[in-house]
Amino acid sequence: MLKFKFDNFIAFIQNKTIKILTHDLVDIDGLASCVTLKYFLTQYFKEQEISIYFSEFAKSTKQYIRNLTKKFPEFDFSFSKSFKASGTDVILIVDTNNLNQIELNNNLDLSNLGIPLIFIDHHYLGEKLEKTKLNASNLIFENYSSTAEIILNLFEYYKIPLTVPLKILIIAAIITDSGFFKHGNNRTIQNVSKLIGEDINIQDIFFLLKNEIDISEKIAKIKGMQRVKMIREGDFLIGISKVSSYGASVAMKLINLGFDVAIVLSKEENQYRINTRAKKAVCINTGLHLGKILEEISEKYKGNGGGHDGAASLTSNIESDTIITQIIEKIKHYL
Ligand SMILES: [Mn+2]
Repeated sequence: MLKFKFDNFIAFIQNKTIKILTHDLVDIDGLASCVTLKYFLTQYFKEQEISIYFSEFAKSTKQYIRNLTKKFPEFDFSFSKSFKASGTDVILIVDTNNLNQIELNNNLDLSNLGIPLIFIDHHYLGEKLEKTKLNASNLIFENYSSTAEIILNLFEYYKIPLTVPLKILIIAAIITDSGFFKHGNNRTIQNVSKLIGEDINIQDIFFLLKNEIDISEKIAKIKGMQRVKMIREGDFLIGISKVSSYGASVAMKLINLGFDVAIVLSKEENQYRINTRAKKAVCINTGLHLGKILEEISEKYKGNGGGHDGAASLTSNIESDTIITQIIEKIKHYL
């Protein structure tokens, strides 16, 4: 099945000029997936033109690139900061299932370019793809902890050897996207185990991932904890808070503090963002899927929402209290 999908994908993009794109505020999985995919395709096709376009990196990704470049000064991180549609035959959209998460320098609408889009991703998909012309060559596997593992499978199936920095990139993507294995499954660990050998020390990877936390993030976390409201539903605790930024890290902190589900509102320039998190065990035991809930709600309010069972977000222009009340109601159905 996997082999069939991969062969289909390879056949579709053969002899085409390929652009690789990912979501804005590129995280380590986005970075690793694009860079390793480009390497794979360059090795496999030899003579095809393949390039990566990145918009803005997340802070932690920038730090990680600096660390990795110090260790491997020769490593090729080349990418383009300006996206040109002309001459492109196919666009590979990596670690993203929503075109709205892609920031193009010239405000192009990807769905109207007449260029085929192929999604390579591990996020919950919902019905979104139907609107963007479902392509049989998509590689979407929701049960993977990271997109980088899908790319790793490509290397394995077509027997292309990985270099040490590429292995390190994939391991780092798996570790960060699985929340240091917390959201992972057996395959997550098996994949890391396959990649680790005498040439790679896991402690070196942890060291590369070390990230100085900014004072503004620390303040957001502390304020988020001060403002939290608690709702008890049976034996479950839901925490609701508000911060001006770092909503995702604040939601994570609430879970670490002991909440089963966390909902954090932050107001961005001209819209609201709601970040939600839930404990993995709660999702498994109750069937709670925050990504599905936020997608449903976002459709009703013309917002953008989705994600995983235990981590999802929503952006919208609508008054947020109404939306939060509805999210809580829907969550309570499961608890
Ligand atoms: Mn990812």
